[in-house]
Amino acid sequence: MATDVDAMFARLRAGERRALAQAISLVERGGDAARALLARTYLHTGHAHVVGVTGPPGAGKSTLVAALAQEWRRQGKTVGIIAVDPSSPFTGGAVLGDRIRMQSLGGDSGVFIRSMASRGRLGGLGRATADAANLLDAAGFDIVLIETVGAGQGEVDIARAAQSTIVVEVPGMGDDVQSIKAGMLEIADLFVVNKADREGADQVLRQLRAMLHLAMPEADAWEVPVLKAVAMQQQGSAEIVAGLAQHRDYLTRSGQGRQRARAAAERELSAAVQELILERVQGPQWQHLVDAVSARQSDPYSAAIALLQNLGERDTLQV
Ligand SMILES: Nc1nc2c(ncn2[C@@H]2O[C@H](COP(=O)(O)OP(=O)(O)O)[C@@H](O)[C@H]2O)c(=O)[nH]1
Ligand SMILES: [Mg+2]
Repeated sequence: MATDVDAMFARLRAGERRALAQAISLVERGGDAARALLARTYLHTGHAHVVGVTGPPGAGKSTLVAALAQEWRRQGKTVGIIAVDPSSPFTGGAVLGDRIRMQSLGGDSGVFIRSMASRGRLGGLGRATADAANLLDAAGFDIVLIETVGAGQGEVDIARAAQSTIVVEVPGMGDDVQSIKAGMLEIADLFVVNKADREGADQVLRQLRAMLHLAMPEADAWEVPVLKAVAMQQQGSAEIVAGLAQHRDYLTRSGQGRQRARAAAERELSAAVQELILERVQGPQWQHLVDAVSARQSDPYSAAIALLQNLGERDTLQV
């Protein structure tokens, strides 16, 4: 296994796309080989600007991702894209892929697109996405874009893995932006009002700015830009790309970047501990204890202690 992983790592670092695709499939499945590969790649990460794009379904996130990718390509930057679509894994990715091919990025070796879906890996889609982002980073992409549907906690977690998060809103979804979840306001480093070719865009823009003003950040905090776009016509992409570059500068200058990286590292470490422990305790006794807890013959804490007491030195751990 070690030699397989070494070979895959070498091909990944050499920018081989097939290796990258295989590596992402591997981390989607999880397990020992995936961990060995991630352990090899992790020290080569931290160079890419990881950008999350989230918002309601149909807001034009995929279209925007394609438009932004084109803008970055014009600037000579390479872009790795992960489209997370828990509901329809393949269509989601295909739609994005088609859109990008349509805009003639398909044959461009500076762009890599991959859709991801939940395959029951421990830690779920969030873990697999963060790992895939690390692989793209280690493969040398300047920008890593993660598209997620802003629907639940899982998606918010995915956004947290990014350095900069774009929240996409559109006019005409309900009569105003009151429907924006408080969580979205919290995670947005940049708001984009897409479909600005439609009526009501300016109203959404004003409402968002008012909401952000009410949140009243401290003096030296990042002022969240609210930008308009017509992603379908490539309008607004240059300003969004510029806004993201400014946000990255701000993260470095203010020390916020280091704080976020530390918080991310703590989440990754904590997830790794959970994953390793869970994998080791989910043997035959696990089902038995789940039944016992469910029948109120035991409680979760006593059952957990019983499981953990079985974890001993006989479990040699290694990546
Ligand atoms: N009018 C208009 N439609 C757009 C714009 N951007 C995307 N769309 C359309 O909105 C629909 C959903 O786009 P998509 O990118 O798949 O949205 P996603 O679900 O957020 O990824 C598609 O039919 C797009 O062509 C825009 O700027 N203006
Ligand atoms: Mg999409």
